This record gives sequence, C-alpha cells and structure tokens, in this order.
Amino acid sequence: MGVLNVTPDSFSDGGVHLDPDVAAAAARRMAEEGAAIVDVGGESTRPGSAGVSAAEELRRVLPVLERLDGEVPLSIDTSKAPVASAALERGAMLVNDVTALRGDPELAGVVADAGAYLCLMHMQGEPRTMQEAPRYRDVAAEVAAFLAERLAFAVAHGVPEERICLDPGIGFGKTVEHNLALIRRLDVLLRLGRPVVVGFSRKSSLRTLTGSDDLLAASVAAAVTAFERGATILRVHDVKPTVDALTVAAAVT
Ligand code: HH2
Repeated sequence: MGVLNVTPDSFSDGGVHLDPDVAAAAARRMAEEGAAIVDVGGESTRPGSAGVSAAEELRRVLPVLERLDGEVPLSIDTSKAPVASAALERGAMLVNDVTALRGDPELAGVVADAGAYLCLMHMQGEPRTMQEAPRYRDVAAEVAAFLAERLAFAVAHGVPEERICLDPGIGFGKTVEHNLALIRRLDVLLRLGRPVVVGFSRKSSLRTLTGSDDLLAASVAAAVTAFERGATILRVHDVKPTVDALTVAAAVT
C-alpha cells in the first residue's frame, strides 16, 4: 500500500503532493513500482495535529481521484463519511479509518452500502495528545482486544468480515517499545483471522532507533520484519525499495 498524503503538514511527505497533477503522477508511479493499492489522505494524523473539516479534506483529495479516474486501485484514508462516500463514488475500493469507526457514526453504513473494503486501526487517545503518555499493561493483548471489538462492530453494521483488515496503528499512542512489541507479537493480532496491515514507514520510532534522519533503510527493514511475522499489507511511502525487499523476503519463505 503506497502512501499519498495530499496535505500541507504530513510528517513525511507534507506539501509534496498538494498539486493534484503531481499527486496523480505519484499514484501512477507507485502502481507501476508494484503498489497493489495507493492510500490517498487529505488530513494529517501526525502527533499533535488538530484535524481539518470534511470540506477541506474533499477539496484536497477529490481533484486527485478525478484525475486518476479508476486508473490505479485506491484507498481513502479518512474518518469522515462524506469524504469516504465521495471517494468510493469515484472508484476508491477501501476505506482506511484510523479511528476504527469511532470518528463518524455514518461511516460504517457508507462502507457497507458501497460494498467497500475497510481497514480498522488501533489508536490510543487522539492525534492531538496521543503521544503524551501512552500506557498499556500488555500492548499486543490490548490492541488485539480493541480490534476484535471493532471488527465485531463493523460486522454488526453490515460490513462483511471478509472485507475487513486490521492494523495495530504503529505510532498512534505508542512508545518505541510498544511499537516494537506489536511487531514482535503480531501473532496475537493474526489470531483474529483477518489480514494485518502495518504502517511503520518513516515513523519517528525509526529515527529514535537509528539516530538517523534518513529513514529509508529503516522503513524497509520494518516492512520486511512485519512481513516475516505475518503482515500482508505494508503501508509505505517508498514503494520501489520496499517491493524489491519484500520480493526477496517472499522468495525465501
Ligand atoms: N499511519 C498514518 C496515517 N494513516 N493508516 C493506517 N491504516 N496505518 C497507519 O499506520 C497509518 C495510517 C500516519 O502516517 P502518514 O500518512 O505518513 O502521515 P500523516 O498522518 O501525517 O499524513
């Protein structure tokens, strides 16, 4: 899953894809490089961010979706029903909701009615404050329990279980050690029986671990490590090097 943030303030690619023509070209390139799907987002959820209105999110993402017009398989990274609805009408096939259907009571119905795929992600707290003091007794067990509950909620609201994937939410209310424990214990999430998504790409834990600002090699290593522990969808900014690395890792298994 390639990441395409159409925002001025995303922590890794903010401002890069604000021109819709540049964003559409980036999506096409990611697909050529081997991304199975490109995740388009119009709202940064980086630690400390406050959120934007649905109107602003639509203003950012719709021109990109219109330019792509079904050329590239797309997901929409949103928590808002109107944004999801407009994106699904324009050909997006998956809704990636970092609030796991807690942000907008209308979103489950939009996904169910469209027959779309859904990604449910774990987050402790909210982006504005989530990194202040994340705390868990057993992070893998607590994240798994949360995702099990949200999976049941989504199914109860009409989204078929076989259309849902689950994500531990690396960096969303987690310390470096929490993030590492979640990858180490990915088996706990896999027991829920759904595909697991991991998005470790360019996240600040990698900077803490390596002491480097160039996070490419660290991001690729994180993707391979997650893949080896059973993640099947890797959300990444650098598609080509990740696809190459995963191709080799997959050839070995
Ligand atoms: N991470 C980010 C955003 N959306 N969705 C899922 N399913 N999993 C993730 O780990 C995830 C996500 C944050 O990364 P990024 O999109 O690069 O930054 P920003 O939120 O600042 O736009």
